[in-house]
Amino acid sequence: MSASTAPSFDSASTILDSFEFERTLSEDSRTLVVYLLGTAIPASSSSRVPAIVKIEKTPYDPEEVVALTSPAAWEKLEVVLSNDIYSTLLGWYAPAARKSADIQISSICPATEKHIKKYSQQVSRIVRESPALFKSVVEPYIASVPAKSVSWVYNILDGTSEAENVILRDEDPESGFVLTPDLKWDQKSMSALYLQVLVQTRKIRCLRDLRPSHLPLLRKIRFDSERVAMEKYGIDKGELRFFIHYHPSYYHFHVHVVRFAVLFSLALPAHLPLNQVHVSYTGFMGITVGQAHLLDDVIDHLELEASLPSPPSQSHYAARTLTYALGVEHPLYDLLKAAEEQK
Ligand code: G7M
Repeated sequence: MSASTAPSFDSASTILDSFEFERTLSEDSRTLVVYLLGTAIPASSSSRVPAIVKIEKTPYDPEEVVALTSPAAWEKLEVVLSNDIYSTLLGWYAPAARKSADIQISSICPATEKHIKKYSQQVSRIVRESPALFKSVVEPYIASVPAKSVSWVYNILDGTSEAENVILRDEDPESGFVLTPDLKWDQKSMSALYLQVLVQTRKIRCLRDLRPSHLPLLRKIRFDSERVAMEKYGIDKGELRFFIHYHPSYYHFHVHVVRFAVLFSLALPAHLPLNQVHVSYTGFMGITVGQAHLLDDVIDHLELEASLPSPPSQSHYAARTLTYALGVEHPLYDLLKAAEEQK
């Protein structure tokens, strides 16, 4: 698409310029993320509309962690406690002590009621979704989701948005996909590497639709993405975790690719033993049991099914009861609850 016809989208800085805070939707003190609700004036409009701003602290770059232990890194230190061999301080960085950005800011504007609910603090409940419940409740729900919710996916697939970031583009309509950095990744912190695979075909809505006929697509995603990520980011085989969310937040099949665990080995001075600096980014939201299905396991299930002497009456992912936790503000929650109560 030529530059003159390409749509332009508001950057988070345009939104911040006019942002008026209303309330905090949620805050996670472990992942250091806060979601704020307010209003802002997008460039294309003259009136205020709902906007969500997400602010999160960035991870440390392996090259900067050593410098951050030097006294020059701190403008101020305050003792929280000291007891025997244990001590905790609060520290304020000296200006320019960190090479990396301090925070990452993302925005959604205009934010819909669905976005506001999604990012609001809420409890979750375990749902056991049988094939019958999928047919009677979930499938109609998926059909009712406005097509607009996946515009951003089509923008990436047709090169209208994020084209400069795309890492791998395979145009095959059945077995092709685009590998691109996830919105959540700052594209700098290698320890927090997070990629998305968006498939070209529009026929697969989610995990439930996967069949043995999709094996060529799934294997290609698994192996080509790993190869390209290894070449581009210099990571080793086995460092990437490929997984699929059920439920996803949008129904165009996609696969998450995150770095599994990182040893800060490359940039470290020899005097620091490796076991002191081992970090593992394994505990963030969205990688939880129930919601995340490992792509390797999905491929294995479908390969087993394909190896049966005759095809089963229902394919594995159509026949299974899937168990997951669902936030009570999720639009599906009330629908599933009502269906259960009618039984
Ligand atoms: O939970 P689910 O499987 O639906 O995850 C969707 C993923 O898509 C999340 O990891 C989001 O961060 C990512 N994502 C969402 N949007 C709106 C965008 C976007 O506009 N660009 C990119 N690159 N990733 C996105």
